Amino acid sequence: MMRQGKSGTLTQRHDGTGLSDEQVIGLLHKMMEIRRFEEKAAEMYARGKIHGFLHLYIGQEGVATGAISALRPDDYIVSHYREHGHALARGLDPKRIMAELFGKETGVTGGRGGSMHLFDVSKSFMGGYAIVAGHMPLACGLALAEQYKGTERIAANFLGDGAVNEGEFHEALNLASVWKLPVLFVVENNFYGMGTAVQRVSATVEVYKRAAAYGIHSEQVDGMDVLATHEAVARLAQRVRSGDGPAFLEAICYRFRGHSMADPEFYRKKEEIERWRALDPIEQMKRRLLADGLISGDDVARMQAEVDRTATEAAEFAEQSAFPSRESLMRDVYADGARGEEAPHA
Ligand SMILES: Cc1ncc(C[n+]2csc(CCOP(=O)(O)OP(=O)(O)O)c2C)c(N)n1
Ligand SMILES: [Mg+2]
Repeated sequence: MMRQGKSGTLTQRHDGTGLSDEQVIGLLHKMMEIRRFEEKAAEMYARGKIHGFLHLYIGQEGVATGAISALRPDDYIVSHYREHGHALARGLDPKRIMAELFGKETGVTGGRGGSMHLFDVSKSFMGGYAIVAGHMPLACGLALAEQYKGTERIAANFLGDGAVNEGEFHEALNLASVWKLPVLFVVENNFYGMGTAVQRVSATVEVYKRAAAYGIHSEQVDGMDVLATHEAVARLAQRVRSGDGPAFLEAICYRFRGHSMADPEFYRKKEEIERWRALDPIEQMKRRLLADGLISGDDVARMQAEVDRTATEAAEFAEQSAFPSRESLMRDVYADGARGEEAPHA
């Protein structure tokens, strides 16, 4: 089912991506930053600092890191609700992301969005959306606007395997193809939508084949391999940017934690999780860089200390920040009827 990543030494891979040593090491560092941030978020949730939904990206770091590093900084990102990793990979401030998870006014959306609705227009990071597949037409809309304006900007749309049987998935792919929109769809196939295995709900489990029905160029990549993902996205983004219409990438990956913090995980076996943990994108990359002599054990320790500090400082910043004031409650609410006592059905 899954295409195995091409075997080869790091040097071959590395050459293929056109990345410098420093950039390759940067990919490892970013994945470590995402992992540590997510672990800290889990800790803060357990301590009652974060409420509501919290979907961790642990295990899938190779996808966001590999893909987003292959885009231009102003390419739009439209992501699903498991988006902390995408936000960090795009360079949103970890402190402001954590503050958003805490619901604080210093958060990226002023504490109003929470975990599933991170947003930062200054970074072309257009969300964080909770409605499965509902964000796909939005990505197409952003791409259509750029097409009209004649820019080279593209939209990268991240989604889960759970999105592929939703109506919007098919509407978005169809229209993107008909209008040759500059949008790159990246499906993170982690084999589960909540507790439902993909083969129980999908007639075609190889998700990338779906795109062929709409005449869209599509590929599958090992999403546990950050360099392979980078290489695939760089190539497909270039194709999309050149006006060839949309492209589609299925990144095979796995989430090591439950769907959300409230998931008892009765639907999968421990052995299955262990098998995938052996493919941990961070550990794989560490091993390769160490074997290739690009980094030393000391470098790894230094990077770990840095990401520990980043996560700790983010949590401290979130903790010390204020909740939004009562007076600000109606800010950004546009409908007249929504004003407390003036509301017709209040
Ligand atoms: C339209 C819609 N239907 C149902 C839900 C409830 N729901 C939340 S997450 C989820 C599973 C999505 O799985 P997937 O897209 O594979 O993402 P993953 O959690 O694996 O990252 C569902 C069905 C929703 N948010 N939106
Ligand atoms: Mg999934």
